[in-house]
Amino acid sequence: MTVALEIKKLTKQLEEYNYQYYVLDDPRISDAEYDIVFQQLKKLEESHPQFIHANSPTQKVGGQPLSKFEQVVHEKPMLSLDNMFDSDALQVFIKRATDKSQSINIAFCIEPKLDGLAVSIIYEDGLLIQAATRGDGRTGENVTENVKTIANVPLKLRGENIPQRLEVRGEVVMPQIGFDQLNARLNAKGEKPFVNPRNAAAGSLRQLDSKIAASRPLAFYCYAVGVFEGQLANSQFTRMQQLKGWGLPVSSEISCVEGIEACLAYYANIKQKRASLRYAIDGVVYKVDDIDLQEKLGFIARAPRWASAYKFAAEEAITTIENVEFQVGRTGAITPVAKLKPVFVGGVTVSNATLHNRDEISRLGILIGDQVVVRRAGDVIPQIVRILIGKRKHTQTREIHFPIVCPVCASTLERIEGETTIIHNPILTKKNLENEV
Ligand code: 5U1
Repeated sequence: MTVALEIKKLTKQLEEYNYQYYVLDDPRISDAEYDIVFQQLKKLEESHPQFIHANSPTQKVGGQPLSKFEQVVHEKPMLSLDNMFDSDALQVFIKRATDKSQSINIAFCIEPKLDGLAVSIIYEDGLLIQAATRGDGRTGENVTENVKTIANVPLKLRGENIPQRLEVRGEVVMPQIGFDQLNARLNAKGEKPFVNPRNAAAGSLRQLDSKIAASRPLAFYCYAVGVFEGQLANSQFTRMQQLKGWGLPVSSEISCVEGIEACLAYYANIKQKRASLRYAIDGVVYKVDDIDLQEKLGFIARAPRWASAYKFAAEEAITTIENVEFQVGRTGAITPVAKLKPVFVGGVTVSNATLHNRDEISRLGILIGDQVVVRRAGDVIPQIVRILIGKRKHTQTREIHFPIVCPVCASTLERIEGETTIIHNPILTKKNLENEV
């Protein structure tokens, strides 16, 4: 077999493995087996660079840094969604759509609302040619080089009857495991960790150096088609299945149902599964399935009448502050952390909550032993909302004392003007921390 043919064969093989892994969620070989084929292709490409194709599975590593992002005007505006917060609002949404149709019962395409960053990706003749952020809905930033490095974004579509031009829209997210690992890496390097997976996804996508973006564990899930030239199904759900068939990632939780009961049952089910999903979600999105009916319903302001998001309420629980500890970051900043009596909230057991800084403790007026309301919203770090002052027992509470010296290296602490965190002598600390490791 010629080298060119061998490269073609290995590329096809890897594309198929990627499809099984990222789109079907059904890997049929081990990571080690995948790596053997990947290394084979890489070696051949290195020795015969004239055969390296821009869409090769080895080319997801990023390129030269940009000096700035170019602006991209979306051919069709990227809309936002109206929010619903209770089942009555969902009922109104369903009734309005049903009244506009000729049928008694209409179908809704439903999926989780991912907590990430909206992105548009354009394919021409099956090849990824442009990716842009939503921006203000009309104009976004050209983040093509970064999006190309996202592992589950195909550089080339597969299969039959692909529209000559196809814009897919969806959300870029950072799955929870990747987020935890990234923050551990940043902490170890003395860099500031991200507050939540959404910020981490946004920060990674807005890197001018696509090699940095490539090192970030991002994932993309399609939820809509934008502009296209060619044939597509007339159903939102079937369209999403078509995208999947062409190798594009779609949430495995997508469903198509009729009637308020089924719509509510889906919501209850996803809410219960929320904590076990790979990525953060903050609700459920309902879309009228029939594309003709979507067009009939149209838009109001900048949101469609045919789609709406039913958001999860932030979950709250009551617990007791058992202690406050002081964590020393690698940069030397000291953060007070409330140690809580473990409590189940938002699908997980919470035993820590950040108190951010000294000002936050004063604002909340907290004492150790107080009963507090803890909230876990879309963000992963639980927050203390307020204390239950009426429940305070003076015999069981005590004041929180900020340390005078660093709890790790005992160097004196310094309160930096205008800042709310305390930074200790960084030279001393760095030296001591290095000695510790
Ligand atoms: N899952 C999902 N998220 N999301 C966000 N679907 C969805 N649809 C959206 C948005 C902004 O907009 C439609 C109008 C396409």
